[in-house]
Amino acid sequence: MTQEPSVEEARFDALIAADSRVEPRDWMPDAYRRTLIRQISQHAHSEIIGMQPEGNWITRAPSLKRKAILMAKVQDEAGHGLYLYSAAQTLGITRDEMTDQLIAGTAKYSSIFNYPTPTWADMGAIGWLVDGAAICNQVPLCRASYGPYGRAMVRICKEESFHQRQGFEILLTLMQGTPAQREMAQDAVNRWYWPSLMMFGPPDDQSPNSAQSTAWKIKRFSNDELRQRFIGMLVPQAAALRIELPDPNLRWNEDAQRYDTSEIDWTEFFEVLAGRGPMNAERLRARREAHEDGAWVRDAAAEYARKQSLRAVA
Ligand code: FAQ
Repeated sequence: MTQEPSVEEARFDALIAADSRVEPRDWMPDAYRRTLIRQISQHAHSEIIGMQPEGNWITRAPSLKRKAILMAKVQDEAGHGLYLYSAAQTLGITRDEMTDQLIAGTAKYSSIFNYPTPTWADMGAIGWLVDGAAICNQVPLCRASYGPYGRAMVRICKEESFHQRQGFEILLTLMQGTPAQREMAQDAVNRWYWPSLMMFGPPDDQSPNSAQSTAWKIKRFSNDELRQRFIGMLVPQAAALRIELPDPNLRWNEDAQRYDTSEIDWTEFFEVLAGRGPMNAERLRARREAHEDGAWVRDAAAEYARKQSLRAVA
């Protein structure tokens, strides 16, 4: 026998059906809350860990202008992490809990940030491909049913779109340079292309969370749909750059109205998720070290806040 939904459940269902926003004060099913905490905290961790591959090049950027732009971009990623941690906190998890999960290595973050950045062209490839994939995935999240998440995504997407253009411009400059610079740009795209396709998550038939997240209007498109949309965006841009996308089987299929591609190496994806990617251990080591090094800042801030509250009482 199916149970009648409670008044609260019926109100929640009506909000979702009407495409309205669920706000922190509203009743929501525990599983909806848990799903949002999972996705938003993973997203926040991705932004924070995502500062490392590019942070690697701040001291070695080829000009003062490039250094200033890269520093601003990396600071934007920190800001995105903070908006997202704040959005997750409205669901009842604390910032300390999320940080502890990241430091302990029990939290997921995007697979893409476990790859190395050996050349300057990697800054171009990250901007063009990684931020490009992030935009494709995140523009629909601006309409996510949970208000604080959707609103955070609006500003994040504006900034990501600037990031994508700066990456494209780095690659364009290299592609108009010497043969060695063109080769460096092509090599970076060869290394980042497939991992950027993996950012959208496993294929739809292996995506355990998609059905429920779509029913709750957190997700608006499937992993494979967004991956296709991303490829469609890249093809004309790669032609403008005169850069090759490293897939000999990539072609438009008129009948199916989609791009045919080679098979993605999902074994590599699941290896990275299991902590065995090229840079997983290094990313966590650097994050832990930064956390420990920052302990005195947190202590000083807490002490300052304590003194201010005493002053307010007096
Ligand atoms: N990496 O059932 P699904 C950025 C996990 S931000 C690692 O399909 P879902 C900005 C997934 O969590 C990039 N894990 O899951 C930037 C789940 O595990 P769980 C981050 C992945 O949630 C640029 C399991 O696999 N963006 O780039 C990945 O429905 C440049 C099964 O998967 C976001 O987080 C992966 N790629 O769909 C920063 C966007 N894919 O939790 C610096 C928000 C899947 O059950 C520099 N998130 N998994 O143990 C989303 O849209 C979704 O969470 C998906 C996954 C689409 C990523």
